[in-house]
Amino acid sequence: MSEGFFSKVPGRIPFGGLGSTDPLAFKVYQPDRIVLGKRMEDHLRPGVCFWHSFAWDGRDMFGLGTLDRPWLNDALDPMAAARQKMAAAFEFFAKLGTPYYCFHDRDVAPEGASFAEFRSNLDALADDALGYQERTGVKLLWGTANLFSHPRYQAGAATNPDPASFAYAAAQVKHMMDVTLRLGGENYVLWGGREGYDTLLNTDLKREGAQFARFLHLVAEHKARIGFKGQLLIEPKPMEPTKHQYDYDSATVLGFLARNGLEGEFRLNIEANHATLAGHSFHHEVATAIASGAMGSIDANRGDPQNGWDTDQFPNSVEDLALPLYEILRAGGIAPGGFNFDAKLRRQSSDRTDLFYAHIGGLDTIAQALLVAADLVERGELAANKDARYAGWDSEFGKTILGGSLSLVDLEARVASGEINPSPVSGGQERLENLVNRSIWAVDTAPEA
Ligand code: XLS
Ligand code: NI
Ligand code: NI
Repeated sequence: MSEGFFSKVPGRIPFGGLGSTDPLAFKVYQPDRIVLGKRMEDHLRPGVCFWHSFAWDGRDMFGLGTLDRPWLNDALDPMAAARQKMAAAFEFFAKLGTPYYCFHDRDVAPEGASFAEFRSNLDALADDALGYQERTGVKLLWGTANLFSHPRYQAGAATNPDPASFAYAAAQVKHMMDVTLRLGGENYVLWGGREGYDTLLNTDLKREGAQFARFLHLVAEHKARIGFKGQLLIEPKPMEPTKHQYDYDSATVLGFLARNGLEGEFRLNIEANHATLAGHSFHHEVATAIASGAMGSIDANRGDPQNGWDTDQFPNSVEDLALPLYEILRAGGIAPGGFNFDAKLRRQSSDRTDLFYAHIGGLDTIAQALLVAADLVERGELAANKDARYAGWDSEFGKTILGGSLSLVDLEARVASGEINPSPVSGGQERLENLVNRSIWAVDTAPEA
């Protein structure tokens, strides 16, 4: 197992526990550990992404690639390079031991000279992927199409002023949905990277909204046509690469879906760094999706509080992840979604082994956050506090208001009679924050006997 691209990692990453000094061992993540009656791996359904981890060499707008990625070599034949990339990726997945992966069509397949050539490249690599999936047992969490890198999408894909770009995007998505189905993918993601605008001087918001809605209807129709049973997911992000992206945040996407008769067809793929970029917390975005019955899956990463862009760093804060996980546990879990690392290394983390450290740390952090979340669920104090806070709405009076049988006139009469007079109750925020911190500090990371 040590041969290949990651020969410095001798084999499957073991569980070492907190006492281990081996940087290539998990400290907390233990797939088989039972948490609230379910295996840790089944709670988290973690996955690795192709995009940043295998298809990016570390280049940024200031400089060349820094990452040691021999399969990203322009001197190689594009299909031979693509096959090396896939070999490296599956070697990595198998050594890390995560059950899922995900990719954009262009992450694995060379563009070629035409759409037909791209499609046949993708088909050939999907055949290879199927073979690797069978041999390693690694499964596809989601597939997606890259509708943002090529110049044909510079003014958007579905929201492009040119219908030819819309059609090209439709062709790409249609084919990638077919590939996702063939590979047993459990979800299909749409992230509208260029669906937005840079200036309103050249942008017709009404037309672009109508185009986008049409596109999403076509996607939902194709799902039904091919019998894809997975979830369709939209990934909100407020900006970058466009100045303003239409799928700004969870609430914006949910409103758009409802206005366009698409409710129930799509759920949300929430990314932590996109939440903070929108001025929200990750917790807020997850809770908003759950409140609308639209929680789909998670792209796990984090931003940097010192700058305002999508740095997509690997998660390393238990505090940031514990409450989103708490909401997910209370809502019955993340399946058929999962937690995948749409995260990238820092440009100076140039060794191939750094990719292991990043994923090990991310998995340990999410695992620890799961333990904290489970502790909060088991103690039940947060839930009991919330129930008590809203108990008035379960009373006869509250139910009558919500039931719709009282008008403003009725309510005025009851308030004016002196029968109703609110008495303010403390929100107890600090007391509740202390409960969360207590679980963060107290949770037992020791493995189950
Ligand atoms: C970019 C997005 C992208 C999506 C998939 O910011 O996070 O990685 O997850 O297209
Ligand atoms: Ni991102
Ligand atoms: Ni993402």
